[in-house]
Amino acid sequence: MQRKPGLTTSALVAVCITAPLMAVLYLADQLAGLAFVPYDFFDWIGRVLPGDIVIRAIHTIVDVITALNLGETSSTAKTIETLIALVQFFVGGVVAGTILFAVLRWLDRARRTDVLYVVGLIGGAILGLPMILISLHVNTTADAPDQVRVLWLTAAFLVWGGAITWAYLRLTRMPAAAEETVAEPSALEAISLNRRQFLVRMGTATATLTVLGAGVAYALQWQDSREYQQRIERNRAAAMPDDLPNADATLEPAPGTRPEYTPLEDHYRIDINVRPPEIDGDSWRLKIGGMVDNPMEIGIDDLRSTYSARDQYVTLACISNPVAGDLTSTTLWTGPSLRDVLADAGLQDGATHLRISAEDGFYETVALDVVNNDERVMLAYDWDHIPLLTQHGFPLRVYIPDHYGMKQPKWITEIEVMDHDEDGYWVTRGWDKEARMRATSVIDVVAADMSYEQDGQTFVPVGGIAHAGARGISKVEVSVDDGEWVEARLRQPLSETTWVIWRYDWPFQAGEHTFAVRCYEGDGTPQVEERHSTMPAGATGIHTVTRDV
Ligand SMILES: Nc1nc2c(c(=O)[nH]1)N[C@H]1C(S)=C(S)[C@@H](COP(=O)(O)O)O[C@H]1N2
Ligand SMILES: [Mo]
Repeated sequence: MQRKPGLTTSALVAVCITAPLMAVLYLADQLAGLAFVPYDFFDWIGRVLPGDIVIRAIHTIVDVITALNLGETSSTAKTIETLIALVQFFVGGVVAGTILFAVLRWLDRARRTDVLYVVGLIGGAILGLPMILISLHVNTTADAPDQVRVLWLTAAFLVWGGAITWAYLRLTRMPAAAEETVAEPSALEAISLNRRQFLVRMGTATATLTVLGAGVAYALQWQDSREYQQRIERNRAAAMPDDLPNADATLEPAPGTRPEYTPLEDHYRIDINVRPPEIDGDSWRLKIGGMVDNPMEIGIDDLRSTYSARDQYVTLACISNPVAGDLTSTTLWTGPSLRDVLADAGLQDGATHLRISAEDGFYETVALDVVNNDERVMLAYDWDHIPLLTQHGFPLRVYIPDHYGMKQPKWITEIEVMDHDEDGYWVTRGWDKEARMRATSVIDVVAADMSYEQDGQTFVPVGGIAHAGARGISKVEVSVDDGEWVEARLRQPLSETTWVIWRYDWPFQAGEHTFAVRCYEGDGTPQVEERHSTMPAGATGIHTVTRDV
């Protein structure tokens, strides 16, 4: 009788071989742009899973971040997604390795020792092939040529299968002498001791490889992002921001109100990628085709020099933003009106819609009527007067006023002119087709520590924002402890498409109080007061804050 390694040992071996595989893949990605498959696999899962499951998962992540106060929602969500991607691939690799181990043992028992290595390599191929196909399909960050990536990934997964086979053979063929005298219990012990020694040695070696590989890769990535940050700062210094258009606004925000103009690095980021697509600005071309007389392919420099640009201050919001959530930000968008560019392509009779597609497979449609009747519908290449950051859509994105972010692709590559409407990426997954921004108002601060006296009365500044897409805000009202609604003062906004800062100086009364806010759109339409979650058409409801002052 030969004692074969059990489940624990098999799983341990799979752990020891899968961890360094991941570290080496990560390192190769950082060193040579060879694609990191665990992220690709995660992105792919997110694209193929049924929409309601994905939406529920995103909803849960946002809820958990909010409930546990884990910080800024969108960056924390990306961190969580990254961790899930890593764990998912690791667990998958360990399960696959354990299964491979079982197959090897079964073949061994059937005395097919001649095929063990072949089967091990096949096991590696079975795990690797789908990963390679998925990576080729969804990866948008690798810069190595496809053939090189395929070769590299094939080799890596074959080595994974080979290494598991090698470990299997080492474990089962250990001290040959002991196996011959297997009847003696002490000999059995010798085997397991040697096995243990082997496992410890293998564990140490693979752990070292994992930590070294991942550590070096992490350092490279850190250096990359630091250089990127420095480049942004240099760019920004050169751009010299103009005076804000509401520089003469008279109302000062209540101290503690969020910045009216979001610092670029604080702008929320939401998209379907663990890592944002990296597009080479020099070779990138925007294609305009479909029902046009002159199909176009235009590079970013030509786009900049051919068309006159407009500046638009924009508050963007994600349809997943809960009432008073942080998935909304304001910055300055620059680029040509989309209708000016389309005019050069020559729209054919019967054209009604555009399908705008992006590097990551994201897409949306917009009606030509909207584009032609609103010069603010634009192709944007700058934010904050510097080229779009990678995560915000470099080199080009589209702006469609009054709609949530899901209608506005980043990293756009193609515009197809069509004679019919189509549902966009998130619409096919269950979000509202129109995705028109809801009117919403938020209390940012009850500035009890900034109270002041006037005519013998103490006042506490209360303030925040109100926003209704491109429809403007005509009035904001505050109610304390369910009392009557009192009108707040409004600050002149940066533009008609940004949020409006409001302020209410509350006559102070000690104790615990509940503050509520509501707003009215430009034409007087009141915001929806009824509470509704973000799904499917954006959150509604009154924001309240309770403070002991
Ligand atoms: N190509 C692409 N564009 C996209 C998305 C995406 O996943 N891929 N997400 C959309 C969503 S849901 C939002 S809310 C906005 C967010 O833009 P931001 O990350 O620059 O703030 O981008 C939109 N454009
Ligand atoms: Mo979004």
